[in-house]
Amino acid sequence: MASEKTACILCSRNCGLTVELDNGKFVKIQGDDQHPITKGYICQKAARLEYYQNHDDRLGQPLKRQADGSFAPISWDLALQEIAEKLNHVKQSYTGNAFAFVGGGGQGNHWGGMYSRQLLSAMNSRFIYTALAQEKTGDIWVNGRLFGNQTCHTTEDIEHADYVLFIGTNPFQAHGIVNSRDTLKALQKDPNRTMVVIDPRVSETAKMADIHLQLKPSTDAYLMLAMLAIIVREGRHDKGFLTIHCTGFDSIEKELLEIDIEDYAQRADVPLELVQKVARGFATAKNACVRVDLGTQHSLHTTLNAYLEKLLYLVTGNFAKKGGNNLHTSMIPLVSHTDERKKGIRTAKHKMFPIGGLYPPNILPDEINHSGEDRIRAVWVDSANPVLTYADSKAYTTAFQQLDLLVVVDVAMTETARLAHYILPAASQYEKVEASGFNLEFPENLFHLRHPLFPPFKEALPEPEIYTRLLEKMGILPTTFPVLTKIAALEPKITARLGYMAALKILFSRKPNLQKYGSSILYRTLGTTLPKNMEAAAPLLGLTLSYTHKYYEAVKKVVYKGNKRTLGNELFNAILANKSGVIISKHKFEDIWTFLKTPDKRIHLEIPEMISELRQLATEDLTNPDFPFILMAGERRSYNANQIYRDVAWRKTDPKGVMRMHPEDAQELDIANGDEVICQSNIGRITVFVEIDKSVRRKMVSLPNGYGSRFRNGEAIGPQLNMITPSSHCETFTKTPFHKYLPVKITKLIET
Ligand SMILES: Nc1nc2c(c(=O)[nH]1)N[C@H]1C(S)=C(S)[C@@H](COP(=O)(O)OP(=O)(O)OC[C@H]3O[C@@H](n4cnc5c(=O)[nH]c(N)nc54)[C@H](O)[C@@H]3O)O[C@H]1N2
Ligand SMILES: Nc1nc2c(c(=O)[nH]1)N[C@H]1C(S)=C(S)[C@@H](COP(=O)(O)OP(=O)(O)OC[C@H]3O[C@@H](n4cnc5c(=O)[nH]c(N)nc54)[C@H](O)[C@@H]3O)O[C@H]1N2
Ligand code: SF4
Ligand SMILES: [Mo]
Repeated sequence: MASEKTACILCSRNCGLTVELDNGKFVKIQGDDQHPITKGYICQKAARLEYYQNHDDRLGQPLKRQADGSFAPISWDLALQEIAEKLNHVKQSYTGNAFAFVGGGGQGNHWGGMYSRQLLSAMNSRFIYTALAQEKTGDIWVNGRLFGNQTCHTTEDIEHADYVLFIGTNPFQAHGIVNSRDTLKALQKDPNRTMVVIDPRVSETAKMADIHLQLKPSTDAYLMLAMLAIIVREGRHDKGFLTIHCTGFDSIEKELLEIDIEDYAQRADVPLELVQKVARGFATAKNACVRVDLGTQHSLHTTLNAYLEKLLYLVTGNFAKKGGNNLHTSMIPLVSHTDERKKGIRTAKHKMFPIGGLYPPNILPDEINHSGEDRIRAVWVDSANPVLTYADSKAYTTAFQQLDLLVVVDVAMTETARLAHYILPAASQYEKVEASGFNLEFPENLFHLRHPLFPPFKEALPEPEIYTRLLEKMGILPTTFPVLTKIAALEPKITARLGYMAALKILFSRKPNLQKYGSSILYRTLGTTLPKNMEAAAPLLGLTLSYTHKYYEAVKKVVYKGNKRTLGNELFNAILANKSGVIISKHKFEDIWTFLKTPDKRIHLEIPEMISELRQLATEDLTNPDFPFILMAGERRSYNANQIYRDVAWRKTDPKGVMRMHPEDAQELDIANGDEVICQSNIGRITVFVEIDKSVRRKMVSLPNGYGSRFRNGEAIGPQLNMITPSSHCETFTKTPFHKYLPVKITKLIET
């Protein structure tokens, strides 16, 4: 039995794991005490990772759709040859804009993205549609305006905060913060620290809170504005911080002074005294921070919510300090910066611009169905299951059936794969070099490069190999780079690979076009000098070089050897050698001001688009008598983890994915615990089982995320939420779906 180090791939925390393996299986899974951040912490979901690694839906060979709709095995060579020809045809006949890439990494597998992004370059396309662009683009856009660049992302130092606002997030179940349950317990136990939860449900986190504001769904903007108005009216804002670091506070102040605090608290249905108490407590705390997630992002006013949440910590000066909200560094860039005013970046049908470089999944079916010549004709899906996970499953299914080419790269036979022309089997995240880009820590940041634990399942291949071979077949990349390979092999580690890097630089200056394919070139050349099965780690060298170049002093604090030319290579070696992950930088709080990207290094508080939006709130009316309930379509519970587990046997509780409903609502509709009901939106209906539960507000019901997969091609088990979420039910500006605010009608299912 072998003991190995790896990480959990089920949520953005990627907790370090110590695992015991036997005969291709996980036999024991525990927290890894050596992991520098998680230090042995895990939750119950990781213990059952064997259900991800080995199950009956794993894909073991490339498959091609036949004329009769069935799938037949095809060799890798032929599959990639045929796909390469089809892609080249699309590119030549209709320009690269006819191609879209979907997905590119889930909760733990971003390393493949280093390679798959090259395919977009090869296709001359900029259309990448990802899950991030159905939740976080409002936040990303606001960051761009406040901090000068959409890559500026903030994190929250909850462990050191005296006052924490959790708005629209349930970290007890969903995690998203460091060692969540331990962190929450420490906060709860300390009488000098205050934990506030803003959530329409008495969530597991709300149960632990000092104060719970159980607002009406989607009224966060009112509540946050009321809080901000109280702070400013009572003069509790941080005038020193605002003067030194921010511009535009005057216009914000003017708006806030106009707010009818009492009316806004009432709209949120929260007692005014409680709103005042929280506003005052937050503003006067020594260190305070805010943590948000889908409760504010998948609900109405998503972008405005992001703005107001950030104003809370900025106006009170809880930024760039211990226990506050802070900008941080990152190793793998998950988003880029895109200015929506730039020409030539909009989609054909919706004229939608990217945010953070990403396009929103809610518009993709329309971009495919579009009648214009400039429609999307070929789609490549990698590590995503859009037919189940993106809004409007029927729209996705119909649109994908129209495509000239649909290729799916996945570890499992998914609902999306079943529609593909070609299915390419990927090695699982425990069968290849992997890493996630969720290293969002400050002041100490971490990077964890995971080593393969098992050989690939049957004929499955790691994404680095799939994409590199495809680029070679497309004629984009030469199959060999003899000079580079030779220099790489000549160089022992002590020369810091300086010769190799110089040769690479020369190659790129001679052939600038090849720079876009740097990952595959490093893989094919430098990779040959790395330990067996670690070849695909080669592009890490590019990342460590650029990271050390940007944050030299902070890296030097943790990787002691090395000067400006060699430190990047030292960091590369340190990451490669340490299977539990390594701290890559130790920053000072002052560094945060250097991460700001505004030309004047000040925070630009005034965002005209947001100010005009907040003015419209006063007249909003949301009553909808036809659909009297608000469905929270996607609650995180003990046994769901997006679509990562397909075998329902992994769920220890809640196998059916019940709908929570308030006892008084159930009584009114004559519904008993366990009854089957119809949940109907304006585009469709699903049947679900009710669990009577007073944790939800009245007229609100809640269903879990991540159910409804058809394991072994059988019946869907649990709610297929996106059968009832219309593509158009989203914010006009970002196209972020309102999954937390779906008006529905509930009726008891009468057996006939
Ligand atoms: N167990 C588990 N953990 C997961 C996942 C999973 O599938 N399962 N998925 C991962 C992913 S991809 C993500 S993005 C995160 C999401 O993590 P979270 O956003 O924390 O999880 P959710 O349960 O979707 O929503 C959080 C809370 O928002 C509340 N809420 C609903 N409507 C509103 C509203 O209008 N206002 C406010 N203030 N709150 C509201 C809900 O009651 C819920 O308690 O979780 C990650 N972690
Ligand atoms: N109604 C509703 N819809 C939602 C949500 C909601 O709350 N409500 N939540 C949304 C959110 S926040 C998110 S993040 C998305 C998540 O939606 P997706 O990103 O589509 O789903 P994931 O479950 O993360 O992963 C998708 C696929 O990755 C595959 N996979 C796993 N490992 C690998 C690998 O190593 N290589 C490859 N190539 N594939 C792999 C899995 O088999 C799975 O099919 O869902 C969204 N959809
Ligand atoms: S699901 Fe998230 S919190 Fe739980 S063990 Fe995995 S990474 Fe850690
Ligand atoms: Mo997510």
